Amino acid sequence: MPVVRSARVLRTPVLRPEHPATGLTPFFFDDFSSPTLDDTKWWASGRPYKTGPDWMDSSYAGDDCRFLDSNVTIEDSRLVLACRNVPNVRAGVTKGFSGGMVTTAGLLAGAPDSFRQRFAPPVRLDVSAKIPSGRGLWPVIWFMPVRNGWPPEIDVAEFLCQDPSKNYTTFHYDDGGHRQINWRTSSFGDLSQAFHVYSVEWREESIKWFIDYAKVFETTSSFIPTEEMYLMLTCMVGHATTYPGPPDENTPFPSYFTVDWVRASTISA
Ligand SMILES: [Ca+2]
Repeated sequence: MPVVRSARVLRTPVLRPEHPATGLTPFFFDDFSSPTLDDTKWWASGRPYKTGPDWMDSSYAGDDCRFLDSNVTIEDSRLVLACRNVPNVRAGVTKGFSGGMVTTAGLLAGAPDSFRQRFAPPVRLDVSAKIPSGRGLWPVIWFMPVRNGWPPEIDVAEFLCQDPSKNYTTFHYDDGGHRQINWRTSSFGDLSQAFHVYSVEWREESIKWFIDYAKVFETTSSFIPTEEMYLMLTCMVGHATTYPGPPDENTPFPSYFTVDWVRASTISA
């Protein structure tokens, strides 16, 4: 979920089914069947985190958007992250929009072991989710480093919902500066109309991305991280200075990024 994108875009026309039915050992799963968010697995938004910036008011959320606890709910066994256009105030600063997030990162004020879950290769993540549609809406499924640095960053799935047919799959890494690999597609139709499974296989030698178990991108960069990372599920409202740009008068509010289940597995084969 970068602030700045390079012009480098890699495209692949091939969608190759690749559904590993074997060689996976699940170690993290949530189908959100509890009536409230399972705080043994996640921290909700509105908390300061041990790693990274204070996500609640991070510039990643846009200059006019902040994450609020009230935008994180469980409904019908699904995690619902809401984006709203209701002005809200924190520390005397009013913002016009709000979003929602959950993360497995540790608490800023908590113990060093307060991480709910850390991830490292070889790992596969599968997330069944339904994105919203509307200009400026910005749902992301992503990994960030436990050590509180950047890059690397693995964007499992990212959407600028003015065009809900495109899924952005991105790996950010440091190559003596900042480079990135970015791939995008418009070949999926309107992804906001249904739940889809967004996946990544993160191995030391490669990262592969999938939509509905079909591979959409792969990188074999020598800069693939082997360090521990944490997971974030976020839905934000963009701003003029952020990647999706601001919403417009046709953007529906509230809008929702809905997650049916999350599963992470160790890849043993
Ligand atoms: Ca569910």
